[in-house]
Amino acid sequence: MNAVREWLKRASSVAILTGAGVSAESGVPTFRGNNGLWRQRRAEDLATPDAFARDPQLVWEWYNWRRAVLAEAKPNPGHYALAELEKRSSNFTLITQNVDGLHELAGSDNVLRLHGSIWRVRCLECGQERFDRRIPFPEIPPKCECGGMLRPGVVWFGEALPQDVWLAAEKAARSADLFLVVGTSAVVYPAAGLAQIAKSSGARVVEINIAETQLSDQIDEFLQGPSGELLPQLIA
Ligand code: BV8
Ligand code: ZN
Repeated sequence: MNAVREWLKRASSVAILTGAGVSAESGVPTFRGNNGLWRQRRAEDLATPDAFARDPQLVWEWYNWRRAVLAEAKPNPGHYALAELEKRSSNFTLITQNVDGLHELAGSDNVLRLHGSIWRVRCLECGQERFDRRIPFPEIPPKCECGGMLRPGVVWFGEALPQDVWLAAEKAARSADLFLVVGTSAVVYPAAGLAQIAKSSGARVVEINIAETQLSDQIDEFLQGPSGELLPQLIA
């Protein structure tokens, strides 16, 4: 921990990749943890264009349920520590796979949302995309003013990440001299590949997780523990 604190103090550019683990202590179920299922279905089976085309009602029921859970969720000390770290750093980029909006709620300013936001919707007809925080929606699937069907403003499996966001994340990983990977099982690509990009560009890579992941043997330091405890300690 002390070595990482030193690296953090000396780093001229820091980039952070977060996953569902940073929201776990806010009471948000992770995707692949033991409570990662919903009606016995996995995220990989529901978060896809095919699942939505086949049964938009079911997919929207899942998102409605997640939005209702998230509406009660508050940022935890880990989210606040990252927001604080951003304020202290001259060159800092927060990249998240999470769609829950808790980093923004905790005060993080420029968050690169690789997988979109569960609070945004996009119309399949007119393409209009906007925030929509209604819980629950008056009807599901929700409809656009134009009458078209709305979809969640997230990136599904098999869909490309928003190009500009991905390029900014890649650039941040390349230029970071310290790269933190926090609360992700590192199984979803291309997001998980950012750690390798950072490492091959000369960054020190530090992982914070309650358990080892596929990245753990390729990185410089593994801090085992809940991010809600370790992140505040790191910046103390
Ligand atoms: C793409 C948004 C190409 C939706 C998500 C076959 C067919 C099609 C695609 C593929 C394929 N094989 C591989 C792929 C690529 C695929 C992929 O990686 N699949 C995986 C499953 C193998 N990727 C894609 O499809 C991506 N797109 O490749 O496009 C392309 C290119 C050009 C043109 C067209 C197409 C898109 C991926 C985005 C999918 N969307 N979410 C929604 O949320 O509803 S991914 C979903 O998983 C979430 O975003 C989540 O964040 C993400 C990753 O999961 P984690 O965040 O890591 O969460 P997880 O539960 O897994 O782990 C939690 C971790 O926290 C654990 O390690 C745990 O130990 C730890 N933890 C728990 N508590 C704590 C903690 N740590 C610290 N403290 C704690 N307290
Ligand atoms: Zn529309």
